Amino acid sequence: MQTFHSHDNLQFHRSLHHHPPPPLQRSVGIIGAPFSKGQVRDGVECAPSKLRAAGLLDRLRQQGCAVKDYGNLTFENVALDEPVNGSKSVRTVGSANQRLSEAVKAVKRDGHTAVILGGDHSLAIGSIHGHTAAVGPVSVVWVDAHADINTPLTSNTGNIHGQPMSYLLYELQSKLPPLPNFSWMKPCVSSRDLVYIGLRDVDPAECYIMKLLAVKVFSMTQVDQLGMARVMEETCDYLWDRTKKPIHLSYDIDAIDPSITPATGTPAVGGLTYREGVYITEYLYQTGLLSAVDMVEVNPLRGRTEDDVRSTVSTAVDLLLGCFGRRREGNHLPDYSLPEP
Ligand SMILES: [Mn+2]
Repeated sequence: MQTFHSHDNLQFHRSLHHHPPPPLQRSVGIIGAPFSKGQVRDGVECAPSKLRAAGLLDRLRQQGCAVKDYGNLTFENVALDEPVNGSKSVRTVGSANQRLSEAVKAVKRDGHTAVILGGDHSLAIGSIHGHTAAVGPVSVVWVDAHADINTPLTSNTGNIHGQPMSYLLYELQSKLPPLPNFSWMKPCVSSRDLVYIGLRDVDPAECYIMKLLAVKVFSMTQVDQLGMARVMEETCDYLWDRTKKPIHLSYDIDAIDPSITPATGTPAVGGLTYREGVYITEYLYQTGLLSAVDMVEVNPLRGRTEDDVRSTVSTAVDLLLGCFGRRREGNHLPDYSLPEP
C-alpha cells in the first residue's frame, strides 16, 4: 500500500520549482482612478467599478492576499481648460495626477503593493510619480500596443494618454513646454530603467525618441521572434544589470489582442495572446519585486456586445490576479490541510 506523506508533497514541489519561493507580495492596496480626460472617449471612467464588480477583491483574498480598498478618487473638472500647445484638458489631467500621486504615495507608505485601477493611461504620470516619491527609483515595465511617449509638441491628437512617458523621463525634460497644473511634477524615471512590451502602433516621433534614448523595446516583432519566456528573461536581465529596483508594471489592456479585449479606446490588431499577457504577470510576481501595478484603458462602453465587455474585464482581472500569485497550475492557501476521514 502506498502511503502519502506531506513530505512527499514537499519533494514534489521542490522538483517543480528549482528556486525557493520568493517573498510574497500579498498585501494589496487598491486605488480606483475613474479618470478619462487624458483622451476623448467616454466610458473608461467606469472601469474601476466594473473590475470590482467582477470580483477582483474577493478573488485576491481567496488566493491569500490581504486587500485594502482605498476606494475611488474623485477628480475635479477644471473650468475653461483650453488646449495648451494642442494638448487637451491639460489642467484637469495635471490636477488629477497630483491627487493620484499623493494617493499612491500613501498606499506605498502603508506597506502595500499599489494597484491603480484606471482610467486612461495619462494616470501613469501620477502613479509612477507617487510610487517613486515613496520608494525611490523604480524599474518600469510598460505593456502596451502604444509607446505613449509623445511630447505635447509631437502629439498628433493632443490626448495626454499618448504622452505620459515623456513627462516621466529625465531625458526628455528639455523637450517639454511648461504646462499648467504640472508644476508639482518632477521627472522621476531614467530611460535606462524602462522596458516596453507589446508595441505595434508607434508614431514616427515616438520611434525617433525611443531610438534617441536607446529605450529597450520588445515590440510584437520581438515577441514573435523570441517568445514571451525569453522576452521576460531578457527584460529582467536588462533591468537588473545594475541594481534590482522595485518594479512598476503599467499594463494597458490594449496590449492584449482586441479579439480578447475589444472594449478599449484604441484597439490595435496583432496583439498579445491571453497566455502571453498572463505570463508577463506570473513572471513579474515571482521576481518578488512587483511594487505597483496600473491596469488602464478598460472601457466598458467600447464593447459592441456584453460578451466583449465581459471578456475584456475578466482578462484584466486575470492579469491582476497573476500579479499576486495566481498560478495556472493551481493554488492553495499555505495552511490548507487535507480533511481526515
Ligand atoms: Mn497606453
